[in-house]
Amino acid sequence: MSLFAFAFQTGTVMRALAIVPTYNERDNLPPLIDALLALEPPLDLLVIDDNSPDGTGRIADGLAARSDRVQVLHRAAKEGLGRAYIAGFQYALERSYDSIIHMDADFSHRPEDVPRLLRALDDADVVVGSRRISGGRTIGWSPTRQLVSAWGSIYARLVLGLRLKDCTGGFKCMRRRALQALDLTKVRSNGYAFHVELNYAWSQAGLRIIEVPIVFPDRVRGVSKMSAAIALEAATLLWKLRFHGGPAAAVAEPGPAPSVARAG
Ligand SMILES: Nc1nc2c(ncn2[C@@H]2O[C@H](COP(=O)(O)OP(=O)(O)OP(=O)(O)O)[C@@H](O)[C@H]2O)c(=O)[nH]1
Ligand SMILES: [Mg+2]
Repeated sequence: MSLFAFAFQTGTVMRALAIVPTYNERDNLPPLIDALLALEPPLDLLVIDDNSPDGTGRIADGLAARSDRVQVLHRAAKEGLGRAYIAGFQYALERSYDSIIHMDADFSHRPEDVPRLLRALDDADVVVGSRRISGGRTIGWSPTRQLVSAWGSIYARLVLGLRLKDCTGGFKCMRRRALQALDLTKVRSNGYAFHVELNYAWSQAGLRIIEVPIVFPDRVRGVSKMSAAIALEAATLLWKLRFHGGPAAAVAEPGPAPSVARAG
């Protein structure tokens, strides 16, 4: 029986929170929030805006005024994706959310895939939306970007021994327990490497990670925040993790042996 079906039958309310970091996403945010609010089972939404110059934060406030399921966390300045997510994780842990989704605001992470990822949490602590298993793919990427991204995952697997096929993807669902297994004060990275760092910590903590296939279209509106600094951070961070360890905290209760599985 699924977590949500169990909750329905027992009368327990399962609470899911989708965390969406934004920086200059004014054209993407309103349709994204509408699409997420329409999903079943219903989700709460947390937008984390780093004082976007294009006014995304104000737009988010307007959306929050229309629905009490939407909250906005305003941060004073652009500090990177990783810091934004950590603020979101703290928010989720301070409240009684059972499942946490993290996803980009630019529709590369398709809202309609969220229920499928959440369902896969029945068999896992963490569900990774994967572009690198059967059924997963990207749309609209240049050959160079394909190559860089593929190499990023291979490099992470080689250096850290990760068994995931897609180590750098940021479309994930996790149980509350997966956040509790992290020492958030020890997370070092901020860009793409953030996703690798968390995957490494979860595998060190012995949590069960599942990959499910996703289709990942390139962003249509707005501008990428990818930079050479973010790529360099990823390249150097892996070695720091390898030699100094990742941000895994003691797991609250014994989990199964580290494992990666796939689900379709
Ligand atoms: N709050 C916050 N959000 C950020 C920051 N940097 C990026 N984001 C958001 O994080 C998500 C991912 O950023 P993208 O620019 O799409 O990065 P990307 O997916 O690597 O690049 P593209 O595929 O080219 O779009 C988007 O929702 C951004 O708006 C930041 O410093 N602070
Ligand atoms: Mg993107």
